[in-house]
Amino acid sequence: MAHQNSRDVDSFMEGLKKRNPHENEFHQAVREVATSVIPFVNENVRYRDEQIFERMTEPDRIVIFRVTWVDDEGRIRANRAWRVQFNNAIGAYKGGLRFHPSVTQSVLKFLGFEQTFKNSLTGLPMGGAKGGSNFNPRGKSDREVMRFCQSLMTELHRHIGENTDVPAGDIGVGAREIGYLFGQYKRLENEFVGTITGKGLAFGGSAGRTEATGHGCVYFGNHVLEAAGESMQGRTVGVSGSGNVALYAAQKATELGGKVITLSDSGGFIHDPDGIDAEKLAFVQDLKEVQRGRISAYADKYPAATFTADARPWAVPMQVALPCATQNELSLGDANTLIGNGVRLVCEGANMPTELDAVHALQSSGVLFGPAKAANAGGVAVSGMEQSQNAQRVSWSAQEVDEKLRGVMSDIHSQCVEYGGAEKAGDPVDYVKGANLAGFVKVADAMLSYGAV
Ligand code: NDP
Ligand code: 2IT
Repeated sequence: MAHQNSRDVDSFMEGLKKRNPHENEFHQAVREVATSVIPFVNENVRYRDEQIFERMTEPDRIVIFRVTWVDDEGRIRANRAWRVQFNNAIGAYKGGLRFHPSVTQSVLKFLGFEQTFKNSLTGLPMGGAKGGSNFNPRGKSDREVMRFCQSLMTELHRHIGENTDVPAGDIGVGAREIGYLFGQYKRLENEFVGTITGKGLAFGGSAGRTEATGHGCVYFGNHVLEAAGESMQGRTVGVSGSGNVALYAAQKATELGGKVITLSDSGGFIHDPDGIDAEKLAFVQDLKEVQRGRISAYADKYPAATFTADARPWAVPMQVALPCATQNELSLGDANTLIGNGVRLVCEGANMPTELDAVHALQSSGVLFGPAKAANAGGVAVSGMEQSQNAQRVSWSAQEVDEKLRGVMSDIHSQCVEYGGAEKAGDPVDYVKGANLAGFVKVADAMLSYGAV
């Protein structure tokens, strides 16, 4: 049976690659899910007979468009943008927008595919989508970013809506960009509705949305540790990235008694053996969000810290690793180094930061592993709460949102245990399988109900 399953995965992937050539990130994300879902579908043949997984790996639609804008020198510039509306079986499309030069259709398809499962895990009625552009906000003035956002929304607005598709932020799309995007949306539609989440608190944003992904990731990681009889207390924690997810993951890990010793950006990483406490985090937040500077400046400010250029933090000995920057930032070699240094937990704040062979190496060495679609679902969960508050025209307090977020992360942990739990006593929980199957079943059951659509 195991052989048949692995042959079925290989032949499924062969077909997928033929239909989607050169989309390596998309292939990688689908293979990870197929490895869990195909054996399950072979045992639950109603899904197989109705071609559910085949349909779930084909986006509902992709909109591709040109974004033309004028830079500060008065020159005309053009970028490409996409919205991948992947699956709306269980709710309106929902997912972030990414602005980064590495954005391609393959990257956005992997993210939209993952988002479908992640949103299902939250228990909220949200379908999966992702969008973005190869526009690079780095080095652009506020005015240039504004003109780009306005031009992008001038096209995007006709494809989205509070009951159709609700974008939010992701890499390169933070508070500033969301303000420009929502401002233009509102102007074009002449309507004030919650079609974008991650909005500022002054205009319909939810308390706790900024913090939600990072905090949720650490809540989830702490559940994984506790289920194994351990905790975050007293652990050394390595974080990669220094953006929205990384900074709030670092904040919550510190609050739960961990000692955060690394942060990074695309220029390299800093290592602070004294720990990056709340005051130092406030410095980094100002550095990255207000000054729009580089993480190397941390080592100038705090002489006990070192900066290593063009490297990731995984060679620093750490007990908990939280990759929170981008996809494929933790390789097999990095995993083996972490294992050699005694890491106990790797919990993904970013989407697909760990390469597939690295995930296998960690799991087979007994390292606890929290996969992205479960671990970073707190962000989109609070986005869903923002939609509810907007629809009801109410605002919940930060405390209320945090309680709900804790509830969602605890529930996702339980679903992972239910679907990825030990087959025999003593086996560890397989959180990858658990998250994939729990996310799959709800979407698949909805699709079964709809018939051939
Ligand atoms: P930000 O733009 O706020 O921060 C991104 C961070 O990652 C920066 O430190 C950036 O460094 C670094 N980074 C980005 N690309 C690369 C790269 N190619 N190589 C090395 N470092 C890189 O993004 P977020 O914190 O919002 O997102 C981080 C991750 O979390 C992404 O994978 C995103 O999809 C995921 N995520 C985000 C959610 C959210 O609510 N924002 C929700 C769930 C997941 P630099 O400044 O040098 O580019
Ligand atoms: O990857 C993600 O889950 C996000 N970037 C957040 C999406 C959202 O709609 O809040």
